[in-house]
Amino acid sequence: MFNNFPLWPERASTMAGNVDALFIFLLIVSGMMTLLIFTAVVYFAARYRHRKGVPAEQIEGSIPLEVTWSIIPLFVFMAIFAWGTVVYFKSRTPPRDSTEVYVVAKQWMWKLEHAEGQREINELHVPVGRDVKLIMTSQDVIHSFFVPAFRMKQDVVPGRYTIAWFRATRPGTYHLFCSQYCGTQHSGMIGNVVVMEPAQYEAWISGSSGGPLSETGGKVFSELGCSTCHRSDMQGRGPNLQGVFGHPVALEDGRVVTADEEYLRDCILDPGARRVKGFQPIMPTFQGLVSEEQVNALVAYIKSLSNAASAGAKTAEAAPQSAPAKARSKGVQVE
Ligand code: HEC
Ligand SMILES: [Cu+2]
Repeated sequence: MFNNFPLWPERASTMAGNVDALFIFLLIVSGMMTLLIFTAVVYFAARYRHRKGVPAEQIEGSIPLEVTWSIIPLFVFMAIFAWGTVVYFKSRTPPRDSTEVYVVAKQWMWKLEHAEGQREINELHVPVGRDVKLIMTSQDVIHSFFVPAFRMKQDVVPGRYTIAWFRATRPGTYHLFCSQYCGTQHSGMIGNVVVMEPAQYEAWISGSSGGPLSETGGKVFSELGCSTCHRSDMQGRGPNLQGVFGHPVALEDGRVVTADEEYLRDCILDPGARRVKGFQPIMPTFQGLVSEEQVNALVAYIKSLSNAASAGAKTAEAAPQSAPAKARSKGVQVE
């Protein structure tokens, strides 16, 4: 009977158990409180009801009682807070070396682009047991990427990237929904996440035709003339982009920011907002000149420059300054 009436959607990701445990705990606490209050209301109503000839008695407050019912809930709420925080940060922090998929939402479909170059619509193929990071944006209004079986939901917002991740634990096909009302066909903005065995997935992904997304990005990079200013030989008017991803960047206004996907995206679409220290503000904005897909490709390309560099250095993190980082700071001093 319980199989035909599931209280929870299937659990098919590493986060599912964490989220459910917390949710069940909240249900139990709420249930216990409801029971306690209802029982007390009924009992007291009967016990202290008005009776003829018995005068009402005034009851004064009780300090120990009030302290008890303040302190106990305090600990319960702090426990919920701490627990929730742990689950939240876990679900918000994509592990390193995740497989990457770029998501572009539009009315009313999901466009998915694997770093390996595969493109899909309303269907996402992923391997079981591997971390998958989603780098998402919208072409029009706010959508939300929701996979109940993974207990994963993240708004997809125009004009910026939002990041989500999951690790599927069971092969199968799972529902993908848009969970933000986004117009008349909103309810039709659905799809499937297909979780495959690794070997099956390898076969599927190697059937890719277009070549890796970073390669596409490399082409866009020279077509749009980015390569005339951003050169790896330090002779360009813009900074060398090798090794920029994942590293701190000193800005003209004194801030130091980490170059993540969002940063790269902003540099392309709104360079005026963050000028890199030591360079002339000559980079034009590419807002309106590039599609979301092209921005994704460019970002994937600039990231690949860093991956290649750090893969060569291997200990890029342990070393105080990796080779590309040194090269970059030299470039800055030239100015
Ligand atoms: C006219 C020369 C020029 C062109 C063309 C140009 N840029 Fe730039 N870019 C710059 C300069 C100068 C800076 C540093 C000052 C700034 O941040 O505006 C920069 C900064 C950047 C940064 C931040 C780099 C860092 O070290 O943090 C990125 C990323 C970037 N550009 C990407 C691109 C991409 C992608 C294109 C092509 C779509 C492009 N640029 C086209 C000149 C250019
Ligand atoms: Cu939508």
